[in-house]
Amino acid sequence: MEKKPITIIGMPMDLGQGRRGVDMGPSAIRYASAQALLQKLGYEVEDLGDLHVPSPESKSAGDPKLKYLNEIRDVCEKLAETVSGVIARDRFPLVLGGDHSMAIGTIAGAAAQYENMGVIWYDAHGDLNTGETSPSGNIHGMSLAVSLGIGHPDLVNIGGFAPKVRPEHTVIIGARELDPGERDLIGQLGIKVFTMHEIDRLGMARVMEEAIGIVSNGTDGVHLSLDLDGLDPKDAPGVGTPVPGGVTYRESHLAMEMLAEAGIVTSAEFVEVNPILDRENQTAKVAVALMGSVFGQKVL
Ligand code: HAR
Ligand code: MN
Ligand code: MN
Ligand code: MN
Repeated sequence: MEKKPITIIGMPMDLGQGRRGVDMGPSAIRYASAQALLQKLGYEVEDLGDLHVPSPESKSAGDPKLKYLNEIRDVCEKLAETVSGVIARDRFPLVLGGDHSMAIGTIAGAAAQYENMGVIWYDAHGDLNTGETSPSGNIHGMSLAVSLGIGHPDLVNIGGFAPKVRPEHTVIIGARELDPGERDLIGQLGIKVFTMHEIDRLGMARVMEEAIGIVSNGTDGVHLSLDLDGLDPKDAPGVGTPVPGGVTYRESHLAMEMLAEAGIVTSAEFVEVNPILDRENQTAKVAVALMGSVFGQKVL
């Protein structure tokens, strides 16, 4: 596989959810030696540092159905420009988070460069709420819907075009907690969801074969959006919204290895790492280990 040079972008985003600490995710992932590992695997790596995200204490949340809408829109616009610019320079954007609302920006930036992009949403949640269906008003629970063109126009139109991705090019892997409005939307749009039931029943190898088939069919790029809460809280405890019964460390490695073998991933983000809720940086270390597998690390 071609070793495209990698550009790391830190997104200390914590406006999309209610628990402080996830803004420190990018530092924790860097501290777990992400750059050194990628260099060891033979990649040229640059790190652009963190984009500026205002702290929630300095702002008012505004509409309780869409908390910090204006701030999230502004930082996601900036992230989209940055990601798009990185791809235009023929580099691979690797974005470190930060809460999952940042995916609105990452995906907008990548979709500006790829005509028909596939998305792998690795997550305990669907992130398919809107301001109307969300039980929390937290925008990190809306970012996939927004990328599909559904939600508040200020978010949907980031980057000046919508939608960013199509439901037939989207798969969710690891889901085990969906709100009623999210279930409705999945049915309406026909998004393929591999819940924990399918992972248990078919095994991760078969799930990934099918998922890779879907996201690479008729697409020219694939974005991996990996929410660490997709993993079981035993393996990734440092997340704001842990849900028991998740994907294991081993299954997750297999999934990432199969993506590397398929050679389809053109951008990635690792999100929801919250060092304050973590134990000795375990979750950031898991994120970096999985990054290694996505970028082709093998035992032998
Ligand atoms: N579905 C819930 C909501 O919309 C919880 C969202 C959860 N958190 C995430 N996203 N980490 O994957 O508020
Ligand atoms: Mn998520
Ligand atoms: Mn496009
Ligand atoms: Mn999640």
